[in-house]
Amino acid sequence: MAKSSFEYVKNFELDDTLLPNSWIVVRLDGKCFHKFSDDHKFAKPNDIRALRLMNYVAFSVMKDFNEILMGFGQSDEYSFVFKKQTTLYKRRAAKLLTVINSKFSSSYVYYWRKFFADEKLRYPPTFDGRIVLYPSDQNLIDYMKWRQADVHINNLYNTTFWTLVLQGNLTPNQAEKKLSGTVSADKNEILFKDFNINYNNEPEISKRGTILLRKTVNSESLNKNITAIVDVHDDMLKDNFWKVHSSLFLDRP
Ligand code: DGT
Ligand code: MG
Ligand code: MG
Ligand code: MG
Ligand code: MG
Repeated sequence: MAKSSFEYVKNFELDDTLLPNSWIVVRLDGKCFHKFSDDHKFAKPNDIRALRLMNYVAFSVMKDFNEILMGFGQSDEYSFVFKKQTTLYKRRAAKLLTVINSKFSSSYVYYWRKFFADEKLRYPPTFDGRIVLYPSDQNLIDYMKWRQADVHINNLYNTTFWTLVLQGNLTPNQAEKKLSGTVSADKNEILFKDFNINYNNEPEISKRGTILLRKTVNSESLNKNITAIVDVHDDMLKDNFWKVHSSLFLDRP
């Protein structure tokens, strides 16, 4: 068929193929979730329903996209790591980012009621997204460590802050002042001495976020090996985690 005279506009589409042989990380983050969490009465500092919904949504994304090797979620964000050699959508950045974000966002709405039976979704949530490429395995490991260290810093702060406000009857302003300039040890001590809370006993999901991994397990009922997506709350800052999961890095060209 002859080309129409309009077809030249196709040439305005720019190539956005991602570099080969590098880790593709897609990170999504809820837009204005300080407000969204207030509007939907999220428990402070951690609402287990919200965390479980995020995990379930990420799980359903990974179920749909086999090329995603692992996921990591905390607060209102999720990171997805693709197989290093993936050729999904010919590694086109916009395709990858938009389909993942779209699937995630619509699933968040679709599964909302499963986790928030008593809380009506008041308006459609929005997630932003970005793609970052990491050339070396160590860069990827450090990325994951960075995100998990972030959970620890924020959660210790938030746990202490909300304990001071909700149990210590301080105003948010007073709590902020009390915590300004404190280090981790100080916060642990405030929690322990004044409120008899041992931070180490806080739920793993809040302290460490959630790692989603594919694991081959033997199904007795099916009498064969199947690949399952499992959620763990392991410490990625410890090198042992990366030793145990060294098979993540077997995907070579
Ligand atoms: P952004 O991402 O720049 O559009 O702005 P935000 O407001 O989404 O800020 P961000 O992503 O840095 O921080 C996440 C916010 O979500 C933070 O204000 C606390 C809130 N949030 C996330 N999970 C929970 C939860 O389980 N409970 C409560 N109360 N708040 C949560
Ligand atoms: Mg932000
Ligand atoms: Mg956000
Ligand atoms: Mg965030
Ligand atoms: Mg189409």
